[in-house]
Amino acid sequence: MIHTKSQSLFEQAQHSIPGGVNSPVRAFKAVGGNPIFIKSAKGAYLYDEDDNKYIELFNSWGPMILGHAHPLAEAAIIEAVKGSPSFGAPTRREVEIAELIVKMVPSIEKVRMVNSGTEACMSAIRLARGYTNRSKFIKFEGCYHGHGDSFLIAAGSGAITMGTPNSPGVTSGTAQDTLLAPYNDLEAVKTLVDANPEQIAAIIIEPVPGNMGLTIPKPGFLEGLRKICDEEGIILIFDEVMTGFRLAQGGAQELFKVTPDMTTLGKIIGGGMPVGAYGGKREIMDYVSPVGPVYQAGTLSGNPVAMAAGLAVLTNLHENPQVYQQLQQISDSIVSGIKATLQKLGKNYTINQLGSMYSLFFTDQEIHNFEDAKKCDTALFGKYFQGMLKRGVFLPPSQFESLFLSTALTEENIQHIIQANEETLIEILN
Ligand code: KE4
Repeated sequence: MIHTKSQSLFEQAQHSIPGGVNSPVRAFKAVGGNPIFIKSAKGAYLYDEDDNKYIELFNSWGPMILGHAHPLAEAAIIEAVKGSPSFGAPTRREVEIAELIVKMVPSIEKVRMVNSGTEACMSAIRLARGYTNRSKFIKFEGCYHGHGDSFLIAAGSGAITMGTPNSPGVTSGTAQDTLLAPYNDLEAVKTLVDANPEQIAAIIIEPVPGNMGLTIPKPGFLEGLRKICDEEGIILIFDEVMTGFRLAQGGAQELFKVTPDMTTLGKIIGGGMPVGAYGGKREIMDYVSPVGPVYQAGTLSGNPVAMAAGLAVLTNLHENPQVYQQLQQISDSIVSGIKATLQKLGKNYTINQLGSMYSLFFTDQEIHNFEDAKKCDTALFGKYFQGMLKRGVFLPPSQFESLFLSTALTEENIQHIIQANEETLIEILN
């Protein structure tokens, strides 16, 4: 594969964009080489500026659950944009998508649209603090809730990938209100709660983290958080920006039957357009301006094009629940193919899989939290990434990310992925 146009674009980009990218993880720092510049995508395929074709396994970090340029989303976007892309005034589609989200996620009685997952998580924490009149909140090491100051403490995703889980620019005043616990460690949470009586507004968690690589909640962990929050008057926030509408129609909370007080959403609800949302119990959400005192606003929040795209995708998922069985079958086929190769090669690397999300970790240790994930051989992952890329399979460019599958993957694609995986593992392990 040649990447001359991507390389020249990358050189050019660095003169006007920090690092040549608009989001750090895209820069390929964790996997070596220069980033690939994508020209277009359709279904399960990405096409780069040098006209190389890839089967893609991260789908814009989750949104493209139905594959790229899905006709329904495309038609909805084109129709909406013809009426002008933004009014800054309320529209019919915002009501329709809010009612659909309320129908699909029973714990959400009211929902507010914003423009990113970061905004959703920032707003949810502000609302929890305002509603409880408490300042502190608990997050989990390795979980990522966007780049809001108070979250960039032991953050996952690009923050781990770039080696900066604690970012400069976050003041000690901000950081002091962010309490940290290891994921899957209920005792650590209880210790924090006991040490900060009636000071903790919220616990925010990725119920199924993707941002340290896919990590699965241990039996009783999420239920234990629910119990602590009930006993202590703490607001439980599930950050389902990744898992919402992906792991099930009702997200991880449907799968694990644990009901949060608030949920943050993103990715799939925008169908590829910039959308985030936060929602939850009516009495909490009615504490948000203009009906309540907690302020939050956005020029482009709920804009007609993004709402049209999100509505098209969510409606399709709501009307075709068999999509989730289809995604499970695709995921099972790929993962069992990878496991068969690992067994053949005598390697017992860890694979965590749930629905249409999975991560192959380059360690034989089980992965239950951030400390475990940091044991991975990230250099070997980099070689794996490059080996798969040259064989026409585009993975998320970091060990500390989950893969996201789409319904556009065919049996032929699955066989190609399994073959590329086997050839790559043989190549990098010899
Ligand atoms: P955005 O602000 O990037 O839309 O959403 C932040 C966010 C919040 N919560 C969770 C669970 C998330 O996964 C994210 C963002 N996900 C990353 C991928 N791990 C975005 C990719 C990037 O930073 O470029």
